[in-house]
Amino acid sequence: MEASLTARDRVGIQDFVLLDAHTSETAFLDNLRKRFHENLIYTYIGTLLVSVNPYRELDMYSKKQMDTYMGVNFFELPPHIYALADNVFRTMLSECNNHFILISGESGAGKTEASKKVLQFYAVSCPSTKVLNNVRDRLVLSNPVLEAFGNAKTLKNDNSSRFGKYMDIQFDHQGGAVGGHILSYLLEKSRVVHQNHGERNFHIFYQLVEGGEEDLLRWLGLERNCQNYNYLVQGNCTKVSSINDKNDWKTVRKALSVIDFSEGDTENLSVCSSSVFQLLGIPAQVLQQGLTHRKIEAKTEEVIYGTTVFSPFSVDHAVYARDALAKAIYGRTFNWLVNRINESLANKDSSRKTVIGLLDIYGFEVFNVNSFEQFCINYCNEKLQQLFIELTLKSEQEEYKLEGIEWEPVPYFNNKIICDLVEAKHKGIISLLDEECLRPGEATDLTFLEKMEEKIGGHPHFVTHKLADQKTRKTLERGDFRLLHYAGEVTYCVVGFLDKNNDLLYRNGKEVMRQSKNTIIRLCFPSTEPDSKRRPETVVTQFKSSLVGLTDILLSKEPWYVRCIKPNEAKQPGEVLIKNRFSIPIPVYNEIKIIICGTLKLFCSCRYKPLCPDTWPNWRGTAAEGVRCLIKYLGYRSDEYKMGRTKIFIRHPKTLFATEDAFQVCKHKLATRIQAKYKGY
Ligand code: AD9
Ligand code: MG
Repeated sequence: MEASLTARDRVGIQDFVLLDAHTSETAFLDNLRKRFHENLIYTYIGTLLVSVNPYRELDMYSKKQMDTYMGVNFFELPPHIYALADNVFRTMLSECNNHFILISGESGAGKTEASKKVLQFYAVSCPSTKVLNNVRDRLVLSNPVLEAFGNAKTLKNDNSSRFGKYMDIQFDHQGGAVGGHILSYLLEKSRVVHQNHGERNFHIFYQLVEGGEEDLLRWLGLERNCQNYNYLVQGNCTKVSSINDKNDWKTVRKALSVIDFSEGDTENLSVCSSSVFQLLGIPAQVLQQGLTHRKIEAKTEEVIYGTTVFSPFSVDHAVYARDALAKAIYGRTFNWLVNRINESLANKDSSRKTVIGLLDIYGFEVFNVNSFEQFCINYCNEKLQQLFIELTLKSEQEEYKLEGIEWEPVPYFNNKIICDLVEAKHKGIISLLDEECLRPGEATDLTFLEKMEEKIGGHPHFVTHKLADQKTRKTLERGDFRLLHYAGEVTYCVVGFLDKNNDLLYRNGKEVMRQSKNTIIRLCFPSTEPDSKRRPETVVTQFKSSLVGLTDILLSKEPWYVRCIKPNEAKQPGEVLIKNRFSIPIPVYNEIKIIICGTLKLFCSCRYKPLCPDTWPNWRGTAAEGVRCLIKYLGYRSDEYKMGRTKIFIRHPKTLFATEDAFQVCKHKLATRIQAKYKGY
């Protein structure tokens, strides 16, 4: 029986649109499984690349492989991230426009790895000169630095991105990578002071303690033992088998020197990283006072230091102030780091450049207990799913409509309803949360929950304790609310939402930081920063605005997609329990999807007209008639193409390749004939 299996049965189909039953989700998943068992982790849906995380090193990312994919037609070779990278690059060069690659998928699905593969491909395939190589090295080496400071081990992923990253790679008109720019989105600062069981703080802390040079540690006053530091042991997991902190420190050190960090910078940065246990170059008494007292205006029964009035914190309050300061120092240092990297990547030359943007954000995540951080991360994923729908499915279906092509409108879940639930003005969850944050002293996490129950309790994607039984028949603790996300249900614990959204830092803490001898800390807490009485924007509102900004950036560019899929929850190779939980809306790719092979005019009147005696040398009728005549002559079957008003849609890339091959042969013959004709002249 085994022996009679065809290759297609065994290894599946490399482009899902070529699968006969390709509107079925089961067929899609079966196909992915078959391919995965053969270590074929990449599959296309048209030009969208699906990637299944192999959780093992595969021999498919060598320089030789890169060479193989360079300059080759997208569909000619087996699917690969390099094929996509190459196709984007060549399209950018030929059309002189800007592009972006949206890499999405749940936490641990392989987004960050995919984005690194794309960058590495450009680093190798782009033209090289001494100057360009310098830029290339900086682009590539910005990764280990940002990962050290922005990634951490979670239960889902040993190297989980805890910030969103959008990176523009700038190219000159010959395709040389000449610069770059990074935008970062909402770092999960709370991790600095708290980690759940089985999770770690940001990698950099462990790298520094494990790998830091003796002199450096002595200078910083650190001991080589993570167990001694309260902030590093909350998850009871300082060592991770897949991570070598000592070596990673060396990599980060080297990378920092390539991206223009002086020894002094690196030392200052080390101080910031260890600052959660250090004096930050601030007189001990000042720091102690800053962490234990609040500076206030009124003179009542407060303790008085000199002429200034201070009120002592309770122990809980002091712990809170300390944690707030630690988070602020780390968050601001991270932003400083991104800015410094951007300075190092900046291209000063003002000549015209085109860009390829790489978007790698934190993936959708569901833990046993989900908090404000997961709410923000999952909201971000909803927004990107919405963008994906807007850009692909809707526009594709609209294009068929516009072209007058008959097609079955395929239903797909449009998650706009969830985006609205979260971000609608006045009635969305963000607005309700901000409203509660404006009522200090009165509002609590529970009043926020009650407000949601009152205002959005009837929403089909929102469930609370009160309503749980009716909507999902699953019980819910008092204090929880559940959102039915596009990618699945997530139950959020409301505790801490107000606090985290307010992200308050006592004024006194800031003032104390300004006295630091450390230049980075002083830059991060500038004296020009207004200590205004006006409330700063809340965390979630800032995040929402930054996502609007990101959407605008993306909408101005041509989109490409990589959808990463996690094969199992155990982070193990070989096991395949692929579920399409994460909504690649497959069904929409209905029977005529499709390479859009360009306009009818281009197809017949220009490129392929020499292939048919009736259209050669000139076709005098309409473009549509010309195309009909041409494809009849070429023998296209009726299920292989669809004619639109202005475009022809071809289902199998192979059909187009055959036509293109025939054209190349014909062109060659014509050229030979012309040469022969003019030989005597
Ligand atoms: V998160 O949303 O940041 O938590 P990602 O970024 O989607 O997540 P990541 O790229 O970090 O996941 O991949 C997780 C792990 O899977 C990596 O550390 C690798 O060990 C493994 N992985 C992912 N892609 C590949 C691959 N193409 N080849 C080999 C891979 N291993
Ligand atoms: Mg990642």
